[in-house]
Amino acid sequence: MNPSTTTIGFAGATVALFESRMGEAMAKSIASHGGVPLPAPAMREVPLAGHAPVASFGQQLLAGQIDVLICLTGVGARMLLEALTSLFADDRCVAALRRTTVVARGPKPIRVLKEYGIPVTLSVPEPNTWQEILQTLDFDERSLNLSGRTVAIQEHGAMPQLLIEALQARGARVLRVPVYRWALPEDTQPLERAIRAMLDGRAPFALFTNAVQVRHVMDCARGLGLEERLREACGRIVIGSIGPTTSEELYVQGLHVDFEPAHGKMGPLIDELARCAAALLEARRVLQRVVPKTAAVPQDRSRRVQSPFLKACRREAAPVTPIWLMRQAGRYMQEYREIRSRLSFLELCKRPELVAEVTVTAAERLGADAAILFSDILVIVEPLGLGLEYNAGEGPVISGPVTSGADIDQLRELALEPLEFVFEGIRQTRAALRPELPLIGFAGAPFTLASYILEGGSSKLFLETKRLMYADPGAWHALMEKISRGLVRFLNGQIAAGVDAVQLFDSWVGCLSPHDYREFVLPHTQRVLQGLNPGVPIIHFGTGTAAFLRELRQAGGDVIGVDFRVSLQEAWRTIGYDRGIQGNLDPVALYAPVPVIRQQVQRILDEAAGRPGHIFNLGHGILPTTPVDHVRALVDLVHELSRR
Ligand code: 1CP
Repeated sequence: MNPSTTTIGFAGATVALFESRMGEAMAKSIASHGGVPLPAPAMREVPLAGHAPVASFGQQLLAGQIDVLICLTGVGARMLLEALTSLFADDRCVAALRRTTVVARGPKPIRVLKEYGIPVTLSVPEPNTWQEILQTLDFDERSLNLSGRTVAIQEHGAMPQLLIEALQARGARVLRVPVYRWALPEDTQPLERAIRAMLDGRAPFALFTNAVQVRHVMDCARGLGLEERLREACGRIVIGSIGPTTSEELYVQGLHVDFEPAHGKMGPLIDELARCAAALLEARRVLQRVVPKTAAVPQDRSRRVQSPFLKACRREAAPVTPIWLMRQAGRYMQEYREIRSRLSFLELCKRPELVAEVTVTAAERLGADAAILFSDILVIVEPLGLGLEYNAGEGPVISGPVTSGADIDQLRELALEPLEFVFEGIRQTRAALRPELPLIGFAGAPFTLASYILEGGSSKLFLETKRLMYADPGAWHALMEKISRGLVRFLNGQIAAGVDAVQLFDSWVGCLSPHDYREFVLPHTQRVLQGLNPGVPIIHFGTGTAAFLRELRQAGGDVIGVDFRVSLQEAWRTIGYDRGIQGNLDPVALYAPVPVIRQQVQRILDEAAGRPGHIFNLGHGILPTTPVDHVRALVDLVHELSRR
């Protein structure tokens, strides 16, 4: 064994492992990376007694009543085909399937279907979640119209409830064909041992390779009366997840995710995690120290996963197009002005109980589909070692000054301790918000923050920013790297504290050419977004970005936020329909009479064409003198005109 892998990798730490079928191979791989595997198989397959659902599926198939079959797993597809051939005594069903539209969720079911000579009409790309299934169905050029058609799903134990709902929303009749289900293993002792090792800190790493394992571990802990203690202990544990479906379940169960491999395979999960294991463990320790233990109200996350906002973030059909507004808490609102008359803006940001009040009041008064934490992108400036003031009329004033490479070296690494007020604000806001309402956390993007630091405040020309960028690229990249490292910690802290989504504001990046964006900004923003704990949707927003929307997408984000200078239709086509889009009413349109606002809303909804994944917003923040009634009317109009 290479000695360096033992010291870098897991460095002798115990890794709880819940995989069953491939458990042994994974344990070996963990050991080869210097870890001590603690295998705790969390499930076993139990074929469903009798084959009633398969028989019924077979009869409907032979009667020509099945339009589409979706195969979710290789093992399940094989069981289904074996059951069909034995129940119907010949290969009539296989012949019928050769004439049916068959969708396979990845290479394993494809292999099985090939063996039976069944052509796969559509194959679903990685990471093979149910979102990709929908995407494949929605945007296949043959444009399968699901309305009124019967779609059978070969189920794989964990109910793909979200997929079923989304298919029904498209007018399909869904026929569930379960072939096996998962049960707890007969011997649950290894599982109990692993749970106890996680509780008392002996296992600082845990790996989940499917969603059912997550449920079973929590079920087992519940049986032992240890569910809440396990949730709390998990705050100290680095959790690795095989992919988005497993991560979603971890979040729903009130746990977090520190790591997902680029490709949802077991080998890369261990190899890639081993490479950054020490750094992830350290990050978890810092979060644990700074983000209060009670930070999240985790059990409640399940109440929000089906909210229109989070559905749109996942590009799922929602009953209405969700809407929230940038700067929805602010001066245009009477309640805000009253609170602000008593204390300065920065004082307000640092008072968690008032942060919660302002955040909740704004979202509730507007009837918005998400709340955004009341704070500011510039709160990270003081912890970097610079001065910050907000002067009436002039906006923010940052004192440093930062002009040279030497000044940049002097800037501190962003620590989380001085930002505890943000995390505490999240905790108190979460506790005060309706459990169904998602909370958005945010930060400025590296470019926009660098511009404030270099200009000392707002700017029109970004002269100092561009001067450094062109004249001293080394110093520029050093500044961007320092900011980016801090942003990863800051946003992961917000995620740990309980936000449901994060938005990165690159408000002023539109002052750059596409070339300069690629060279001076993209790699940094990309590193920030890649460093965020998976599972929580990311909205990446910029203004003036029409000329480099592809690059913005490349930098990352599940949803791309666009301003009003580009048509939503064209923006979405450029960005690609495998991302959500947010936008894009001109904030000044809110000064117009309500009938005009109505026309503008209708136009934007028409441009989105009812595609799942549109989040309505302004193209930039609400202006301070906007009539509050018009903002409320806007929210109602979006709901009324988009109701499906
Ligand atoms: O009461 C006051 O006088 C302060 C006004 C104010 C408010 C209400 C500032 C000062 N910031 C905020 C809140 C704020 N800022 C939020 C709260 C959540 C919400 O949206 O309701 C958010 C998300 C921000 C983000 C922010 N701050 C951005 C990005 C969004 C954008 O508008 O592009 C930027 C650029 C800032 C910097 C900032 N903060 C405040 C001012 C006056 C400025 C400068 C803006 C400029 O340079 O033009």
